[in-house]
Amino acid sequence: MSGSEKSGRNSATLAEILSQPETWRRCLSELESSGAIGKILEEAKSRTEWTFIGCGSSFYLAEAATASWTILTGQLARAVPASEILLFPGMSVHAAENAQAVVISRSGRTSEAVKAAQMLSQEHRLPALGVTCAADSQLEEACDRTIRLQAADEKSMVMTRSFSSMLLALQLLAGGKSCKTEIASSLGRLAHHFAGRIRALSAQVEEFVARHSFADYVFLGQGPFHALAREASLKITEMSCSYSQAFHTLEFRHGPKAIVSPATCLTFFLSESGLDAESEVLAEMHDLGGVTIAICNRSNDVIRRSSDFVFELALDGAELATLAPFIVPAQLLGYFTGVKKNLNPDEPKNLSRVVILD
Ligand code: F1P
Repeated sequence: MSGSEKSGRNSATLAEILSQPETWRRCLSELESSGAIGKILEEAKSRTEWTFIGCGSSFYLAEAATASWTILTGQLARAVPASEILLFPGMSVHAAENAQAVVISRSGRTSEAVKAAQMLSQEHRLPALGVTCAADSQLEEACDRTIRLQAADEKSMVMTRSFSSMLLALQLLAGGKSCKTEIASSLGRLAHHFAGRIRALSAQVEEFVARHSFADYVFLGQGPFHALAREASLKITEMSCSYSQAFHTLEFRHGPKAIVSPATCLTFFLSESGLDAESEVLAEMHDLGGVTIAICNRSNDVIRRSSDFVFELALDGAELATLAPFIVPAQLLGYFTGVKKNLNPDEPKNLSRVVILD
């Protein structure tokens, strides 16, 4: 591998991670000009129970969308892996009059996701909305209507800008459903706010990874940030073949903290709603010798004192708008850890870009 390949300078995955602010701007403007959100909300006016479905990163995206949906609309929503729809329909399919299914798949070709969409619309007569980054996909054929974000599609095997961009689209939809405008305006300002900072952040994460080696990675988040912890855990596993776990922050005290040592990297996705309680766990794990990363919107003395790395977004606006940018430092952590371990994050071990089953 050449020097620039070794340091991953011409990697598609790194380029796509760094392209996120511009990709968000393009996706939001395409959604606005197409009027897709308005049309979907018009059709789905009477539907008040939403089920978000996906596989892998698209399932963790479904979890983040579900949390955003419930917080913004106050309506019941659930996240279900597509495999559960297929294998345990009695437990996971909710075919009520007011029910709506949302099937998320970057490729639009993942067998479980396509089969779930077909089953929900054909056998259970459920309206299915597809969310994808691919053109003319099997998922789009199986769904009544589809949000297609082609600007967010990527060469990378692992999902990075597709994850964050499809999340923005679903948060915009939830904002429209709840008639709450703050989320839309906050999302609109995000790209500009973050564009000037992402390269400096990338250099800081690369430098952090160069200074540390870990045996265990732990990602912690409460509320909507727990879905980010799950996705971040997957990112470091996919791109660096490292052992990683995700927990609700305060749950980490109830046993899992037994693993904490100087060889443990603990990343905290700190919410504004639970900042004090979550920062107490941060301080505790730092005192136990763990190496800590704090990802937050507004930092404070406790956070700075108890963290080996702090990413402070400082975005004015809706807390939910911080979800998409918060995943970026974790994507970079996974990427640079993979490069440091002489792996190629563009070609993760054992993985295929799409899981096709017979
Ligand atoms: C889902 C997915 C990805 C994972 C890998 C395999 O794909 O599980 O999350 O990183 O690429 O496929 P999709 O259904 O969203 O295309």
